[in-house]
Amino acid sequence: SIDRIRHAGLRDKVMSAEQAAEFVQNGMNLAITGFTGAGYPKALPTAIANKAKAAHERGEQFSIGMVTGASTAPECDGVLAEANAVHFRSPFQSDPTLRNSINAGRTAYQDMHLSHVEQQMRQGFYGQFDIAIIEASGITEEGHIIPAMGIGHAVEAIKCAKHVIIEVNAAQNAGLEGMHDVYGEVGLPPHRKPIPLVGAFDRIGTPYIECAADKVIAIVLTNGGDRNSKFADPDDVSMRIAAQIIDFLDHEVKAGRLPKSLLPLQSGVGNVANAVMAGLLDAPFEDLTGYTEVLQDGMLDLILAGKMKHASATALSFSPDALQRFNDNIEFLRDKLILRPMEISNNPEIIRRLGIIGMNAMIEADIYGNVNSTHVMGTKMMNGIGGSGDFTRNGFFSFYVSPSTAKGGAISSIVPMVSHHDHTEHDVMFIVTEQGMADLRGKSPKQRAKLIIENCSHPDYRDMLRDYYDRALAVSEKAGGIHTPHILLEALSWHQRFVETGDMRIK
Ligand code: 0RQ
Repeated sequence: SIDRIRHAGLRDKVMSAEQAAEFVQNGMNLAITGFTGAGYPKALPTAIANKAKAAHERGEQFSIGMVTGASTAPECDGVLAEANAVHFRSPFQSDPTLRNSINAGRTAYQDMHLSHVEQQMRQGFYGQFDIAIIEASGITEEGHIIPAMGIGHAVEAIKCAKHVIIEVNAAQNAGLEGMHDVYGEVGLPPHRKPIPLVGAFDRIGTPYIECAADKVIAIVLTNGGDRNSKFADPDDVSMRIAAQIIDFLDHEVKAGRLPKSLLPLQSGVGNVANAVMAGLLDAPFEDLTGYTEVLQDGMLDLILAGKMKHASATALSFSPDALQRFNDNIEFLRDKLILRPMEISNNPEIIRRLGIIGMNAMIEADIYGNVNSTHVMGTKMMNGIGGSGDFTRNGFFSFYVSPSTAKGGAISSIVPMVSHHDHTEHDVMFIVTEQGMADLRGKSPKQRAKLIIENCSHPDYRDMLRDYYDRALAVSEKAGGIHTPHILLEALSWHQRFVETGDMRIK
């Protein structure tokens, strides 16, 4: 409602989504907020999509370039892709319709580390942004923007766009005010200074985003929920993965190498990542802390249960039930949650300083510990790298988790060579499947291969992997280099077999 706009002058800018969409022209470059199904505009994308459809019916071109924080939702990425209105998209998505548009070649997609986004916007790498579209939970007396459930790249979007359109969403809890910590001083080299954050829960900025009132060309009032996808209940496979990580961390605590409160935890997207957090509920740790990009149900429940002291994220991505628990307990949570720009949540300097324990899911790993997070069979985009690389390279521990098979056993998640390469053997420290865990630290490629094959692969594929490795060793010896044994023409044959027969196993 209009009460959420406390700045009198800005109330005059309120209009319908259709009126606001009139500012968006064919070919424009838009910075649109949204991060893992939170904080994205709810009304304007549909109005823009309708405008695109009408233009296409008239035989005219209409499409936009679109840089977000991360993934949005069907009523943002989905409707725009469905209207064939997105010619460029970055840096992360997970919407089925947009994914199809990318894989069909209709949308050019740049999949990139989230920590790089704001500095590349600032540098002008994407050209001028015409309009920033921002979701807010309110506007202060001074005209400052109170973000909603996520910040992502909003600070930079407002700074670098010519004009700003704000969606003020009354369905977002007004109690979000004060939970954000906006630090926008990262700047560009050679004038950068250390980011003054030394504890995961330090506040270093303001609780709102500054925005010059004359930049705002429209405000749209909305009243709709975030994506709020449900998580699958943790199944046997994810619980076995979670149990091994927890056992390992417990072992490190007992050996005196980690404090009982561990180190700040980062948890990736998806069901398995959420299950690991759920597993920590009954684990023998206390006063846990979180420093993550997306905070899902699992971490919220750790805080509500008193297991986790506090957590920092750039977005809150809850199932409908968890959203209810969040709203019911917002006063309790007020001094236990901080939302930051993604340039801070994913910042390599801070991840390294704090010593984050990173846990991310993967599509596949190879026997040497290289990880593919993004591509199915080497060519088909799933979601994107998101922040997984930021945490993998810079974290204190980096775990990669996956069931050992996919598609009912027809695909092995452990393969001779990854079909696309996101995280290198130099960064990945632990691989965990329901079969077991491989601690790759301090190991050579050949030592890693033994561990990954014996501990992590599914029994259906273990002999095939042993056979590949043994033959690769012989072949590479002849070729004069056995540091990382491979049979180059066979290394990707498992993927090729799946493409041709629908199964990686030899029939
Ligand atoms: O597809 O549902 O059609 O069967 O991938 O797989 O096992 O449900 O796992 O939901 O945890 O997602 C890597 C995609 C895993 C995700 C990925 C198929 C599988 C299924 C999902 P179906 P699961 P999850 C922080 C960090 C990159 C971004 C990231 C991801 C679907 O975790 O996008 O980490 N990560 N960000 O069948 C073919 C294989 C497969 C496979 C799984 N080997 N081959 N298909 N699948 N393994 C957040 C942000 O950055 C914003």
